[in-house]
Amino acid sequence: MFNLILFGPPGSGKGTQSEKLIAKYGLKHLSTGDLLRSEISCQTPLGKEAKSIMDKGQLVPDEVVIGMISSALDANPDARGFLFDGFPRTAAQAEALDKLLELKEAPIAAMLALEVSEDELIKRLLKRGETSGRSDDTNEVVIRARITEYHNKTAVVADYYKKFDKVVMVKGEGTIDEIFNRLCTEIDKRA
Ligand code: B4P
Repeated sequence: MFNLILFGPPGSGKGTQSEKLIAKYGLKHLSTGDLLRSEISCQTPLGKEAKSIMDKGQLVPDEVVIGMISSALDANPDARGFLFDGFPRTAAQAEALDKLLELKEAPIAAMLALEVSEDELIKRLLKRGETSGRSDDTNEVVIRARITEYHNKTAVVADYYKKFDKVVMVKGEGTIDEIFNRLCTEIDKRA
């Protein structure tokens, strides 16, 4: 099993690049953002709770997203590997993921970390907000709150994987195809 984490601040291209990477490498895409948005559109109790948190630009509680990922792993026993997108986002989530993967004897091969300037992140997210219908993309105050959450709680996740020498920094600016090629070069070294 070949497992990767695609990491980076909100708007860094995780969702965009994930689509291309799963097609090329045959991995199962696990995006906690997509899983949460699906709960919201089905108006489940979890979705209702998550929406109010996401609309403020904050992170949903660890136990909620860890539970979602654990169920998704169990639901895909035959996957060749997983591409984790937007997860883990806190140190507690990273530790929980390691434990879940230990049980499957399938560790993380690498964390690919997209680097993008803050001005570019805000520009991209406001542009997506014009068409996506995502309430967390339309308000610059909320976008800045998401970036602050990233610096306060999520950036440390890279330090966690650095201890195991698994972090690969990738320039996340340029065309979508240029960034995709950079990611593939790094993945092919490790596959
Ligand atoms: P996510 O759904 O993970 O989304 P994201 O961080 O907003 O963006 P992503 O990085 O995937 O977007 P992309 O750049 O592809 O999170 C949303 C919310 O869910 C969080 O704020 C949080 O509340 C909650 N949540 C999710 N996971 C959680 C967890 N594990 N724990 C707790 N809470 C969690 O796209 C951005 C835009 O940029 C797109 O319009 C795209 O077209 C554009 N773009 C991409 N690449 C580009 C390029 N090279 N050039 C120009 N534009 C580009």
